[in-house]
Amino acid sequence: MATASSMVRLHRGWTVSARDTPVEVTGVPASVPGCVHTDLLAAGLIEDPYLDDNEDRLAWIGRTRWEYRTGFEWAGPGDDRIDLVCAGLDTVAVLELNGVEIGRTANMHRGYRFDLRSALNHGHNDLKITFDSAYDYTAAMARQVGARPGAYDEPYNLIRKMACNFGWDWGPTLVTAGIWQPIGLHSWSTARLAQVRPLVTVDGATGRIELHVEVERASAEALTVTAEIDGITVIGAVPAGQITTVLHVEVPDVRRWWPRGYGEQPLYPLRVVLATGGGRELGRWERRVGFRTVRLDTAPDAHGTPYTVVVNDRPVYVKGVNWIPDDTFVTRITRERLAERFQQACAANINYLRVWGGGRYESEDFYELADELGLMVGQDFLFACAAYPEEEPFAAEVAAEAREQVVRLASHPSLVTWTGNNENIWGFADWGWPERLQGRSWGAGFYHGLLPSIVAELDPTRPYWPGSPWSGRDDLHPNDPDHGTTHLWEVWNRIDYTHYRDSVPRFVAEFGFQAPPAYATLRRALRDEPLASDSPGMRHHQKAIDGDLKLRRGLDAHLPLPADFDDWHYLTQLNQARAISLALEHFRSHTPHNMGAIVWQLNDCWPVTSWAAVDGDGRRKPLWHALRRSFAPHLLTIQPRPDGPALVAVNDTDQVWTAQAVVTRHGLGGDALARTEVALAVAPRSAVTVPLPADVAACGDRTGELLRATAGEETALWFFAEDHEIDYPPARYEAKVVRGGTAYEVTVTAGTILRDLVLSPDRLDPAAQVDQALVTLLPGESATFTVTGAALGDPAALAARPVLRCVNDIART
Ligand code: BMA
Repeated sequence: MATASSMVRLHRGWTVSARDTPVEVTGVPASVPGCVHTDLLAAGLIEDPYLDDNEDRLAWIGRTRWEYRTGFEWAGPGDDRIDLVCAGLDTVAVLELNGVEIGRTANMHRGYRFDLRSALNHGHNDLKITFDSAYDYTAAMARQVGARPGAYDEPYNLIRKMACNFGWDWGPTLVTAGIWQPIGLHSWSTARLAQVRPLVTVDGATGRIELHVEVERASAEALTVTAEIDGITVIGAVPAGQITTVLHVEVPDVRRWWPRGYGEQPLYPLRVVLATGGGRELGRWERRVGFRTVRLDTAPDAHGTPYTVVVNDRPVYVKGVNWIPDDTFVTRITRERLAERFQQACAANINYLRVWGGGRYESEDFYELADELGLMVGQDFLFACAAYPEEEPFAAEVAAEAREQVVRLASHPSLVTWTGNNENIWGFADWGWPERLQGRSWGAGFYHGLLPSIVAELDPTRPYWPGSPWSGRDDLHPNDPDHGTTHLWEVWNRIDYTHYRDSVPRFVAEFGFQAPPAYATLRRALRDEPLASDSPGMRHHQKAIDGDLKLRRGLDAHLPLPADFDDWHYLTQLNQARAISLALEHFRSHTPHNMGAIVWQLNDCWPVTSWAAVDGDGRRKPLWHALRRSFAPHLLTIQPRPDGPALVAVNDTDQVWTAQAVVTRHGLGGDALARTEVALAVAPRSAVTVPLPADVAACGDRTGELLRATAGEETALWFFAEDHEIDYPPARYEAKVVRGGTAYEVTVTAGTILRDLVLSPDRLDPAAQVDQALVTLLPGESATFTVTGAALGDPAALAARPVLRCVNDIART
């Protein structure tokens, strides 16, 4: 008589070995889940790949064949089936049990299950998984299907493996191998739940779940499937010999799931149980679901083609960030780390994460946290910045991977769209690929055929968009800002950030500007002495083409010249924040014509100079503070309009925003030269533009005056000239540092104007954080910075250079 099913994890006793490697690797203890780099690091066999230029000496790891082994005892209950279940293998693997091949894999983005019966011993068993070098595999694929062009000189498009593992313009080339997801033995009889696919929608107050269940059978007997949610039970039959059933569950009076800022995120536990006709349980599946609808409004209008995310029939302004894997070694990314990153996102008023196509289909932890927090997620299918072959084995792998992932993520209300790829349709249009492809496939069939058909078949509750960017029609340029989604990279690559104002895109899915990471992050990662913008470690941790020149070009257009590294570090971080704020406030001032902006990028995967707001050690850059302001529910901003600077108030809440706005033209000394007051009444989810009277808007001395607007808690500033043109007085201020419990309060009272104060307490204690940044004060005004997490010998250092900086303490040349 068969027993109930059981799952035993096989995470213990693993070792890793290789032949002909620069260091001997024989029987080294291995972590599972894990990867070879972190195993070698833990064994002290390699230096930390993230420090200095160690990466350069570790390329051999990705070019080596790795053998993972473990042993286990099997006292075997007499079940019908015993399977090896691998949730993820990285990537090209041969699996052997007791010397017998039980399977092969070549796709990191799939899970696998192998029937072990033909090879399993009662008693001791040897399990071996050999991972081929990813490069050997891609070389073979290049011979088989032909190489394809891409943005980087690495073969990430010839293997179904996380693309950025091969290096990116923010990431190191550290090509991993290993058992990257849980692995275990599943013994079962009669039948098991092979797939549960809940399609969750809501109609009025009635929640609806169309529950598709598929079983795998070891015997033909009749089965039942029971679904339970919110006190409601629905039972369905899987008649003898059949393997699928569909249950329709109606849940009355449900509370809807909303994106954050629009309402709450009620989640309902849904349990699905498979049993025999006699009621013996064979398996169960549990998730929390949320009731909501989602669609994209892309109906052409007088201006082009909008791209508006509509949740529960309400258009939602997307305040987004792009998400990359939070660590090159993804198995180190814990739920706690994701939770911290998501808290940082939420605290910056972000409501949307775009999971970029060069990374991974994100984890259960990721989606569960997003469900709880009301963070909307757009998930790219995993194709990025390259032409991809559609020949076998890729067509079959892509189909299998897409089917698996669409089903896996179907229960999550946070997932609002699937997107076909990152920049590949654009690449084909603009980056000279057709000449190099000479008629070979490049992925179009995936983005326009295979993937949309899989989403439509398996999850018709979610919209699909062929690419990021994509304009909605083949006869339009895929990156047309008037149509669909757009990526803005001319700024950063070629032109100044004020050019963000040249157009009003309907929806910006990427735009960004670089800056170095926090000082403490650099100090941890680099031994450069002294640190300089071009010292060896800094150069190694800058992966973008001409990155330093582009940073410098950005500075030259706006800010005084840095005299030393500390100036450069402060100014480049400030410039990054300014660039992105300028863009975001421009876009938001044009809502609802523009319905979303997704900043490139929230996070980093190692310590690096990049576009990120939160650096590779999890420290917030000044950009993070800028995002919090520019994404705030109430945004007050001064925008250049044809008739001069105008006040714009953007209200991204459900209540009318009423406030008395005051706009004052000041001299740099703080004196008020002209002033106007306006009663603001901004309707929910809208923007109001208020032209300013000429006597306020027109300055007498463009380098000696500024506009400041206030409305309630909100402030906006407008300078008529660039900082490098303005003759700021040398910074003068009084600072008081008071210790209160575990925090320090640093109160700065301005003697002169102080432009964009930034306090960087990590320079004194790597654990320290500050609550605000980018504060501009007029003479006589004060601001209090709260520093937490610091243990300081000399608290007065919090109020002096290089910890406390402003633009007008840069030595003038
Ligand atoms: C876009 C992204 C990424 C890249 C970023 C910065 O191309 O999709 O591939 O890292 O710009 O260059």
